[in-house]
Amino acid sequence: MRLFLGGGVAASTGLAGTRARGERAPDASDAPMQPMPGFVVQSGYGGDADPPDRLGANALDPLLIPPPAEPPEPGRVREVSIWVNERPIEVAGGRQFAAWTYNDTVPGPLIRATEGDELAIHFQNRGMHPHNVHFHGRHAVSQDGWQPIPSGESETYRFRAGPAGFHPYHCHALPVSQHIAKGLYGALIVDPPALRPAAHEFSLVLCGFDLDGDGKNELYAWNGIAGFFARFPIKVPVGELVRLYLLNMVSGDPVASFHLHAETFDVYRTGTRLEPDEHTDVVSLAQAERVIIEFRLPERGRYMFHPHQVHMAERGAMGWFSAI
Ligand SMILES: [Cu+2]
Repeated sequence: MRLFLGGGVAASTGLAGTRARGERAPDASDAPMQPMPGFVVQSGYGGDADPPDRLGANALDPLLIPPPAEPPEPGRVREVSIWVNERPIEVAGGRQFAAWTYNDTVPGPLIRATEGDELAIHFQNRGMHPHNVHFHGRHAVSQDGWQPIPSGESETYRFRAGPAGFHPYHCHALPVSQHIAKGLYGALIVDPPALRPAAHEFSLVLCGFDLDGDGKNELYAWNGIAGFFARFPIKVPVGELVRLYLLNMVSGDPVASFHLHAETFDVYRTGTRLEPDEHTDVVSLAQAERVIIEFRLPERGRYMFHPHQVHMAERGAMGWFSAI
């Protein structure tokens, strides 16, 4: 039986070894961005959506860079530990969010499996409220995860990973609206048995943070830290295939989107089919909707990305790809 804890653990390379985890060595494009003509602050947008200064360029790699894809292996069991803590997190410099977390981060750990693997999800509720973990995708109804697990108790959910695609998981304890808005969600990549072509792969989960409890989000963030990818562009080689796993888990806004500047991309909705559904430069996602997108950046330079609900971009969800 192998131990598999999802992103942030043993993974050392991107898919098929095309991109080493440590490859993103600091260089000029990792330095905080300097003001440019027409730009007021380093993010180019809002004034309070910069990441905490203590975070370096690789701080979000466990949530950004998926563990390596692995070919199918009969009988493989992936053991995943997921616990809930109720703890504040710093989602922007000096901005605390009274979060409920899976494995101490929002979003929770990035998990990867190959279609047909058995997933054994060992859940522990270390919080004060009832919680649980419910996966999207296919599984027996007995493993659906909606039943509340009381404070201090544990449960193991078992199911075969599938279908191939990109699937959210989230707490389903009542009121679900609160449990998701507090940060209890994450993502599961399920690879098709033949795996996808080698690419530089990244996972981006869009989060919204209602800091003051007024029912409206004050900050937005890809992978939990506002302004992170504005300060630290995601570096990709010119001309090589890039694959993004995109998930919207924002509460309180009816829809979000992902828009890439200066290039277009293939969209695989939910990632469940191997042929693209469309080719565009903006894709809209209601809560829990997700896509896999693929593109190549043709020349050196910075390519902006953000939700086209631009208030989200202005409050922390703007970022850059740096093609080098
Ligand atoms: Cu919960």
